[in-house]
Amino acid sequence: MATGVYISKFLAIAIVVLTVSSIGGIITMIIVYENERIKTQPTAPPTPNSTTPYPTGPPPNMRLPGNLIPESYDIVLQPHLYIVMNNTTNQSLIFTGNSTVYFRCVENTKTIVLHSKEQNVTAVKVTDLDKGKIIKVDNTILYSNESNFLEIGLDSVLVKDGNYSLFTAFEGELLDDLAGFYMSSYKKGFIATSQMQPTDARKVFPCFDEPAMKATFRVSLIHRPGTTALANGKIIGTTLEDIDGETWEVTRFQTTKKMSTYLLAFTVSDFDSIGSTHERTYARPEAIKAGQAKYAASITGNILGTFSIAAYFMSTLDQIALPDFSAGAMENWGLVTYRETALLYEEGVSSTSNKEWIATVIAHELAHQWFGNLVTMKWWNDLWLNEGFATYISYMGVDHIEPTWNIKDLIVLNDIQTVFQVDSLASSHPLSSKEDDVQTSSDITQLFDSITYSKGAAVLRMLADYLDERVFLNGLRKYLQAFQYSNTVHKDLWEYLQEAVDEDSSHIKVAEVMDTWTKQMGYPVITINTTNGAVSQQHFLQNQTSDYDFEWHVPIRVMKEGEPIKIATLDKKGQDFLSEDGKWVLANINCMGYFRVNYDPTLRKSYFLGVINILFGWLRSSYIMYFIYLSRAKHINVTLALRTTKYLWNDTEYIPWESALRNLDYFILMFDRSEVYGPMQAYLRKQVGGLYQHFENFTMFSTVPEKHSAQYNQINAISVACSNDIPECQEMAKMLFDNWMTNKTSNRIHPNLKATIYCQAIAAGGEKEWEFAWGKFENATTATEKDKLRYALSCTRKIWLLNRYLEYTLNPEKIRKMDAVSTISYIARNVAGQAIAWNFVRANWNYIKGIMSLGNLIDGVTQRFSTDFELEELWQFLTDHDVEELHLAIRALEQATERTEANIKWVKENKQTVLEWFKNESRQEQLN
Ligand SMILES: *[C@@H]1O[C@H](CO)[C@@H](O)[C@H](O)[C@H]1NC(C)=O
Ligand SMILES: *[C@@H]1O[C@H](CO)[C@@H](O)[C@H](O)[C@H]1NC(C)=O
Ligand SMILES: *[C@@H]1O[C@H](CO)[C@@H](O)[C@H](O)[C@H]1NC(C)=O
Ligand SMILES: *[C@@H]1O[C@H](CO)[C@@H](O)[C@H](O)[C@H]1NC(C)=O
Ligand SMILES: *[C@@H]1O[C@H](CO)[C@@H](O)[C@H](O)[C@H]1NC(C)=O
Ligand SMILES: CC(=O)N[C@H]1CO[C@H](CO)[C@@H](O)[C@@H]1O
Ligand SMILES: [Zn+2]
Repeated sequence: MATGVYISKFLAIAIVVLTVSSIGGIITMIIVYENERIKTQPTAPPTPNSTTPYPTGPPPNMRLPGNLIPESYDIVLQPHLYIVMNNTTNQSLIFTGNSTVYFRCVENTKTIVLHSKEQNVTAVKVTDLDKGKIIKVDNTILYSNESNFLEIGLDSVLVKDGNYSLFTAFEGELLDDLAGFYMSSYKKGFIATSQMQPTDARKVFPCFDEPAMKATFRVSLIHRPGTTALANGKIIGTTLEDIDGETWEVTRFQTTKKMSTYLLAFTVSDFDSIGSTHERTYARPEAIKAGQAKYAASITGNILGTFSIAAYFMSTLDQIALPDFSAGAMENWGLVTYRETALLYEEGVSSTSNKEWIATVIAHELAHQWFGNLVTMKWWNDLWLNEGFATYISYMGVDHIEPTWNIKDLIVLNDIQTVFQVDSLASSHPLSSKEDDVQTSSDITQLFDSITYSKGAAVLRMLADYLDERVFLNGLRKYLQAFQYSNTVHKDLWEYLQEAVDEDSSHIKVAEVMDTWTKQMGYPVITINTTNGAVSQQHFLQNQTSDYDFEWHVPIRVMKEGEPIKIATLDKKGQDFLSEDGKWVLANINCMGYFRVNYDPTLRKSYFLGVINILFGWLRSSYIMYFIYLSRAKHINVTLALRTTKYLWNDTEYIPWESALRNLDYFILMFDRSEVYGPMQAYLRKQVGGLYQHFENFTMFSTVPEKHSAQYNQINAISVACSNDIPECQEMAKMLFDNWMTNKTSNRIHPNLKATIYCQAIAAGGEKEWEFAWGKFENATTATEKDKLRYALSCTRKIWLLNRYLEYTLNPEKIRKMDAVSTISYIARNVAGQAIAWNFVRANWNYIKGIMSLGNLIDGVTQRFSTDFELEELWQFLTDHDVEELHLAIRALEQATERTEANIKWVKENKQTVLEWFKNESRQEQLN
């Protein structure tokens, strides 16, 4: 699955949108994180503060017994939904169906245990296939706890090596809950569609719903005549049939390859499509007519080609853009589902960053066709294998089709830098969890986080670089070959990579190296003494010194004056690997490693000021981001870090600017409610003036800089200039927006700049601008345009408008459910909206907790928390609610608490210094 981690160019926050499964029934048990503190390999987060309400007791076992192994399913599903509503028809939201699962018994048993959730099972029949006779069912129990077990007690024993089948008939509801088989709507049309990952296939039909229970699936969909039904396989026939006095269309699909249940997908719609017989892209008819699927259709084949280190195994590859979709996209084998913004691009309406996002998500999902679909993790604790690979490999796919974008450089900004923050908290967790620690659906859901995606990608990238990409790919080829249609644990991957390493007669011990990265949380900061060459490592924590005795096996790319770049390794606490020779040394070239580098304090200043001029933008940026970030954890002082931004006034490169801005963003969040902000804005005005002018002609004449990264830096120039009150910028934004409001055709807003210009104009404007944008939002037919407006509406400074906008997030007719969390987070991001967003979340908690992705919501509304009062409010919130109620948000609340504590401390220690520094720098502005 691709999360909606959309590092948008107009807003440096990441919104992760995940499935919210509405947990039916009573949750009777909650998993306990053990608070063990094993020195070298902690498997659980360290002890939370005692204010965190952890339940006690042993973890229940919620795994299938494994005594019955499914081989194939025959599934019939009939959504009764009208896809096109006639005025007189009452909509029907039920689906009915039946399924026969053929399975083998590997251990005698008198009960069949499988999964079923939120559906009525109306018939059950068990057959002994070897004897050809029916086995009597004594009783069936559907558990109301998070196990979702359907237990079928039998009259006689199923015997080892026997073959059996289980028939079930069932009824369920097509809700707008974005999970399982669900209903989505647009204008007058309706769609029946699905999202199974991680554990909602059981909501569609009773099944052995664990990733290792692979089987083949033969599917028939019965749907309203004239509508289009899609599933994982190729369509092998459609017929019209009379069922209960009505005419229905029956579509039959080719039996799938052996696959996991979470990869199934079904859609019924009146969508149109473009493409070839084998690769089709589906979307709303208007979107297809407007050409919005063309870009996606044009790149899919090429991306698929890039990944063919093994052949593509399904008979078709359909992609479909859905108006309501909880994640960013889902890699269902042969039928990939997307949010509209992740698939539909309209020339002249969508921006360059929309295009990049679409290419990236498609590449991510297609990478999954091998990593995840063909070869699947045995259990969710190794989810990072799926998601880390898809994330890492998507950069290669995009680089192949759009080589001028230099997309591979962006992994550092988009993934590594982002996850560095979470992973420097004491409440972080290791990449690999223990199998037993992941049991319930909510345990599984919480694993879809930035550690899994971005740290997963980062350590694989580091490994590929260490082993050499050629050796790495060679190992992967063997691995995919060996485990096709089956499941793996991470050790299997290390074993096959080791084989490739041995063939190459290298001496790297893959498992030994990787265990230090996957089984320990966090990452090291590497300190280099540039005088004597001593190198040491230390667990990097933002808020405290580490109690763990962690050691990593660190491959470091080093560049020494006058020598070629080479990889050195550090596998102990300290080591001398750079000899003293008075020459400069730089470590972690291209940020290939998942660690930070620090140089000894005495030399740092003169050392870097000497080296900086000979470096490219790329290295400049890593230098900025490391320094500012290191200052947050007190590895270096804050003025030294701020000083690294001083030469930006003369810089027009994207990567240094972007990484400086992302780091300065922390200063904005911490200080935009205090007296530091005035001098800080003055300083930023001074720094950005040149950049703004550099792009001014492009901006005024709606033309586009040629370089991909320059297009992004133009957006930076405008958003920094306007939000720090440079008058020309604000006048420009207002003028362009006014032209739009009054329908003037001159000076149209270029798509790349829309989000920023809309936001700035709405911030500077009042009700008129807001209402105009809201009207445009309601009527927009392009998803990317709608998203830009949805963001911009959060920029107003009028509290009453922000309050109205917050209320809209509770009304799916105004703001779709999938967009509610990110909209609230946008509002909280606005300094005028911070307090009201947090109040709103608390006031509406009872409603919100059932429909929204709580982890991301909590993360979004607490970003700015940095006062004792806010910390108390967080604690109060924890005490006011039951454990059961918070269990999906517990990790996020824990991280929010720790982050708030760190912020309070940091602000106390640095505020005065930062204030003086900015004052001093802005005074110089006046003197100039
Ligand atoms: C539904 O009703 C509207 C207004 O009453 C009418 O314009 C439209 O043609 C009707 N549609 C159908 C399919 O009957
Ligand atoms: C809707 O109404 C039209 C015209 O009355 C009819 O042809 C069509 O079959 C109806 N559709 C459904 C789904 O009932
Ligand atoms: C399953 O449902 C379909 C459609 O209602 C029906 O035709 C079929 O007979 C059912 N299968 C069994 C075994 O009852
Ligand atoms: C399941 O059965 C209950 C009780 O008969 C009924 O109220 C409910 O509507 C049924 N649900 C579905 C989805 O058919
Ligand atoms: C770096 O090495 C020099 C020379 O051995 C030593 O004097 C200095 O204290 C070291 N710096 C640090 C921070 O350990
Ligand atoms: C930050 C912190 O440590 N908060 C609280 C943790 O719990 C203890 C009591 O066990 C409190 O004294 C701390 O204030
Ligand atoms: Zn994914």
